[in-house]
Amino acid sequence: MRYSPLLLGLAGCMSAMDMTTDSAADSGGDSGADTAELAPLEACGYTAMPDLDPADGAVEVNLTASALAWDPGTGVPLEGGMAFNGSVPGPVLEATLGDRVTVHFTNDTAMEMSLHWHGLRVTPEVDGIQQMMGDPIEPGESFDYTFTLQDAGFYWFHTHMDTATTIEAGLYAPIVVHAPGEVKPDCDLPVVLDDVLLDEDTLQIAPPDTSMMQLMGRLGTVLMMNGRNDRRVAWTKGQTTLLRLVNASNARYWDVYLEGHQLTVVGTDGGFLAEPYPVDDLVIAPGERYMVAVEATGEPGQSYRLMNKRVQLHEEGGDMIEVDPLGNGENPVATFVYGEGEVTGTGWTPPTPDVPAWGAPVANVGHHWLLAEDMMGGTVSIDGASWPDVPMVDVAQNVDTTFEVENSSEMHHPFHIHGNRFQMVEVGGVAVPASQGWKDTFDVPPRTTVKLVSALDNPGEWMYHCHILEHADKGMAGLMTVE
Ligand SMILES: [Cu+2]
Repeated sequence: MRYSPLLLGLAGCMSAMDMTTDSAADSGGDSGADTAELAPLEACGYTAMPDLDPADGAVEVNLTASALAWDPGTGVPLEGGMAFNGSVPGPVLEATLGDRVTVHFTNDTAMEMSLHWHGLRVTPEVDGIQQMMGDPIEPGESFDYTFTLQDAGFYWFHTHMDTATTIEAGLYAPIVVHAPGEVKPDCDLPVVLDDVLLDEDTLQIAPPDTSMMQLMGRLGTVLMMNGRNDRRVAWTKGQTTLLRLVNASNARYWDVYLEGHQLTVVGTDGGFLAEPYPVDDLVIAPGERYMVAVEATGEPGQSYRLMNKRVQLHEEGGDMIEVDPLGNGENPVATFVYGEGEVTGTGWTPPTPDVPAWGAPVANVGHHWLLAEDMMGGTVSIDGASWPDVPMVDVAQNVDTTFEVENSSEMHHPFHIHGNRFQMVEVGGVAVPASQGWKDTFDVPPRTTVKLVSALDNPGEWMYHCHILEHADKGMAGLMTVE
């Protein structure tokens, strides 16, 4: 397989054509795309799945996974593509804290499936880990997922079998859970970040992964916001936008910034933060979420690009694969286009959550996970084994507990724990400076130990795994019993 630096160059050119800011000059776009048409200008916002239950406190939706040849923005529909309800990402599952949610799911694909409600504290029966427990939803079958929402904020759902294939194909969607009485920003925009690896010649999804790719993680050549590499979103000066960012990539760590704009992190995996903080750019590991407030301080008539910077997957100097499809370290992903005029925005500020802050490890250590990678043997492991041989972890419910995740390898691993939520208190021996709120997915840097604290309140058997999907599929996963 060959990788095409020009492929993504197309996105750069298309954005550059629309670009009137100073940075257009160094956008890296080359000639030859003058004939490319700009994507249509989209309103800022999202489409939610229709709620079939008119009652307050209940949300009922129909959801179907099926094959769909969708266009990532190259102009060539992906024959191996799949979609929820005919779109990539799938439409937003929108509800309110405390709602009883029923998802009537139909598997209209040719593959066995299960769905995982990433970050939501559901019950084990609907957590979607059939690849461990068996009894998947067969092609043509339906299954009703029912759960009550205990968490406001931003989550996502995705398939949880053959994830490296089915998520790459497009089976993911955002979940927005409002708090009762929550004040809405001028614009609320889920931003699903994903990359897809295309064959250079056919522009189709590249063939199944080689063993090397499984070890390194599958990095795409087309970087997309909400399923396309060329989206243009309409903005108005003065408004406040809440960007709800999730990294749905198989393996890529994103580092995003918005030209000419300040980002303020107002929430993470498990909801809003007590103390928002400004950032110039934001690294997002696979599976992680961040909620970011942006004031539209740009100039009417101007355009500003959402950019992604290069992030090494391996420790300093140790990159074994090229992570950057453009080769210049700066990849445009989408464009925010200001109309004329200006509005007096709501001056939105995020709701203030009640997030307990442990701040430091507690004496009771529940488990010390060891992540390892054997390049020569071609294996990834947790606690010395690969699933299904990883030993069960047993943890007491409702007891303040420290968890340690040690990464002995030279590569980053994004660690995801199902069914419960955690606070990061230490990374590599250094205290996490500000509360990151509740986390369920977090980066474990190379040769580093991350410490977390929680009093796990959701009993059951819960999966934990690396969210580099190739690693998860290769057995970098285990089960934890909370009781
Ligand atoms: Cu991993």
